[in-house]
Amino acid sequence: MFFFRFKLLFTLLFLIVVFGCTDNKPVQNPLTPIPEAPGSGGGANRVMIGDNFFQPQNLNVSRGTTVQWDQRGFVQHTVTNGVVGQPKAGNEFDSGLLNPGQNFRFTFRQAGTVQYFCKIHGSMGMIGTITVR
Ligand SMILES: [Cu+2]
Repeated sequence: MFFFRFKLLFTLLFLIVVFGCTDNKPVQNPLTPIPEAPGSGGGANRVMIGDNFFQPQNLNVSRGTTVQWDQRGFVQHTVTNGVVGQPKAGNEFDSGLLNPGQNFRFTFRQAGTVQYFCKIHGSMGMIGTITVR
C-alpha cells in the first residue's frame, strides 16, 4: 500500500512537471471581438447563444459592423430577424438551425433597431435586438 501511494504521488508529480511546464499556446477567448470591417467604429460585436437566450440581449453597434452569434447552447437555435409570428420574419437574415459550436454572422449596414428571435424558442422569450447607429 505504501509503495502504491508513493508511486501515485510520483506519477502526479511527474505529470505536474511535464504538463505544468508545457508552453501551451494561449486559448483564444471565444468572446473576443472578431475583426471588423474598416470604418465600423469598433466595439463589441459578438452575441452568445445559450439555452434559451441571447447574451447580451441588446447590443449597440455602429453601421457596417459584422455581428457574430456564437452557439454555446446544447440544443439547436436560430438567429432570425423580425418578431415571432410576423410574416416578414427572416426576410433580412435567418441563420437556419445552428448546432452547438456553430456561429452565424450578419453585417448591419442601416441605422435602426433590428429585432430578432430564435424560431424554436422565440415564443418562450428567446429574442434580442441589435441597435445600429
Ligand atoms: Cu432557440
